[in-house]
Amino acid sequence: MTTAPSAPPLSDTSIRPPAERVLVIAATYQEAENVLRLIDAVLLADPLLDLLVVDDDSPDGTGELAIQRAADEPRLTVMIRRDRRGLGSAVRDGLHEARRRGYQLAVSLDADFSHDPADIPRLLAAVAPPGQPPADVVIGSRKIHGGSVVGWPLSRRMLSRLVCWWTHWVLRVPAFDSSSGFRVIRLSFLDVLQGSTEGYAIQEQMLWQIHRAGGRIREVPITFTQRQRGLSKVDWWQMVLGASDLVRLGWATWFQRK
Ligand SMILES: Nc1nc2c(ncn2[C@@H]2O[C@H](COP(=O)(O)OP(=O)(O)O)[C@@H](O)[C@H]2O)c(=O)[nH]1
Ligand SMILES: [Mg+2]
Repeated sequence: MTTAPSAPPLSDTSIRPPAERVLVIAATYQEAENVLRLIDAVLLADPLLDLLVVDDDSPDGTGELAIQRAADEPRLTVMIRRDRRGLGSAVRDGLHEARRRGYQLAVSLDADFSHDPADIPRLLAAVAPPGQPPADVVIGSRKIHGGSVVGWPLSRRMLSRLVCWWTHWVLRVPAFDSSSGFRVIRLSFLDVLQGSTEGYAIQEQMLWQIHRAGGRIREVPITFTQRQRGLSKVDWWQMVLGASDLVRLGWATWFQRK
């Protein structure tokens, strides 16, 4: 007598549509203390994931470390860009590379372990959960029930709250954590990300563009943990540039036709 194979557990990552190929994209600048551990953690999170590291020729050798690791790891590729060109364009270049190589979904995450690579399967499972319409963006969200931030100073919390409030209520984007860089993006939406910023406001701007193009956004809770190693690259100048991008988007939301 043969027994029927048992059903996979619900938490199994095979909930994800099997046809969709996924590339994880980690932008790095001066992450030598984190990059090798990050590579291992991402590749361990799900055997079907591939990883692209987009490094802006970090002086601390982050890119070389990743390249050495890629020599015996076919799931890992490294893109080195000369001169520091910013997080926004690093993510965008990574997304274009993903589509060029035939992936359908990309996952972006920070390289400093603020985003836990072990959460990636949960984000992917929310792209097409049973009985619900598929999402085009899934945000790892700190600002919905079950999400949290560990280790941020009050100033950073206030700034994040202001940006998310602005994006929700002024830019009319239906998301609570629009600043989160931990997200799944359906690459068929890449063409609507025209003219996007080089700076940190890319996260909010991408959601704004995808939402206006009819994309569906979903959020799943994550715990964001302040980096333990290396330094944050956000400085005041980046914040000023980001703020001016968000004001410009506010103007376009209310005073320009779609
Ligand atoms: N390629 C590239 N990556 C960057 C740049 N600036 C920041 N990053 C990466 O973007 C991610 C988020 O940066 P981080 O400094 O941690 O910002 P914070 O988490 O907002 O404090 C990290 O993985 C950084 O290494 C940049 O200019 N180029
Ligand atoms: Mg960080």
